[in-house]
Amino acid sequence: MDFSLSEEHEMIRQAARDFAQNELLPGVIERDENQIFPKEQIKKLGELGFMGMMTDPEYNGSGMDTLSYVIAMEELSKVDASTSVVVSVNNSLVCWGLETFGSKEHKEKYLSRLASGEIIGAFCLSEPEAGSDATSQKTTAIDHGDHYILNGTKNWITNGGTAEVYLVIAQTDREKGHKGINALIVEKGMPGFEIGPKENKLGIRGSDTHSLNFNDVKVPKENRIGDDGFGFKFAMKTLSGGRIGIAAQALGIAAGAYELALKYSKERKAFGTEIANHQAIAFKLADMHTQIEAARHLVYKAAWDKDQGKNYDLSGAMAKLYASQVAMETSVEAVQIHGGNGFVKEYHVERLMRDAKITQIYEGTSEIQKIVISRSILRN
Ligand code: COS
Repeated sequence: MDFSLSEEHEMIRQAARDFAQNELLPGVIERDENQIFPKEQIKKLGELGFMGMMTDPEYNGSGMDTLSYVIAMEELSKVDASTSVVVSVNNSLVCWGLETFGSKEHKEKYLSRLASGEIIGAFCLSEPEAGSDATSQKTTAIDHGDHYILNGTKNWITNGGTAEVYLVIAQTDREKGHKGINALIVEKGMPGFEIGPKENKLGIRGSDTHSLNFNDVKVPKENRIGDDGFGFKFAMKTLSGGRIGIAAQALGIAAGAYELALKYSKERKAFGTEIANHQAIAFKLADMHTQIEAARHLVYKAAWDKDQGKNYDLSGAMAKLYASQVAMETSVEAVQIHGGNGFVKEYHVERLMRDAKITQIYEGTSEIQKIVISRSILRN
């Protein structure tokens, strides 16, 4: 067993850390407050190879492993989770999904542009009445020979307004249940495809979340991913990897909040000494540090499983469940350690606390992760 990271992994960590400090930190409060999408930052991340990290260089990707991706996600998320969710969706849901299950034409036409960051993508599964209960898709894709006619509404779609390419899950044959679901590639601008208003969110406010409406959208059959009826499996397999990315985001939020709290506690004085010298604070830091290290091990192990070609449904679900819980608890404690300052935007921890909450909800709530975990352990 070897817990050390390679020189290459350390270099990726340093590059992502530098980017976060130099490019994400300036303006992060303003983007959060005014819900400004990090357009310039995403463009630069694309130029540096962060938008298609695991994609084959043949399709403009960086050809890196999943561990590299989670290390980058961790570092970016320490500073700006609104930007890191854009990176996560594009990398592990859109690029990975297309590279693994798309046709050669899909890869040439869409993946090359997505992996380079020239355009970004969105993954559209959730609906007003189908978030956790993902097999209950109301959006329909009716087969008309050489094309599908798409109708319905998708909700809470990350990159909803900024994406150019949307992977849309829809029901083709209701009688076949989840085996009658398809995944279609929809392009922005297709007639009948409308982007709804932007959501005004508690956290990750710089990211761009919308509902989407499809009114008789004609989607060519060649835009279907995989065989007829593969759409639900496509969504599940892709989300399994996506969850590792969100687990890494949660880890980064936790670590970012902890680092700020540690620094603050060595500077701020009360009762004649730095507050870190009070056991009430020191013990909080000890708990945070321990929980973050445990979360890191789970996240890296899930990434390692994926890189080794092992099944990562269970390890990814455990990583997301635990890391998101640690993100929430740690960021609340970081605010507490900051006292009154913790409630003020300039100190960053209140934003991290608000951003942490979504990691327990999107790409499968904590309750869904417990379904995945319990089914897995009971099956074996
Ligand atoms: N990989 C491949 N196939 C999977 C899978 C996975 N990780 N998870 C489930 N499947 C398959 C099952 O094998 C089953 O196929 P078969 O009938 O051929 O065996 C099919 O999918 C349906 O699975 P199941 O019967 O377990 O479906 P349930 O309705 O009980 O729901 C959960 C399964 C709850 C795990 C699923 O609906 C889920 O993950 N929901 C959350 C979705 C989500 O993350 N939403 C957030 C939106 S994205 S921001």
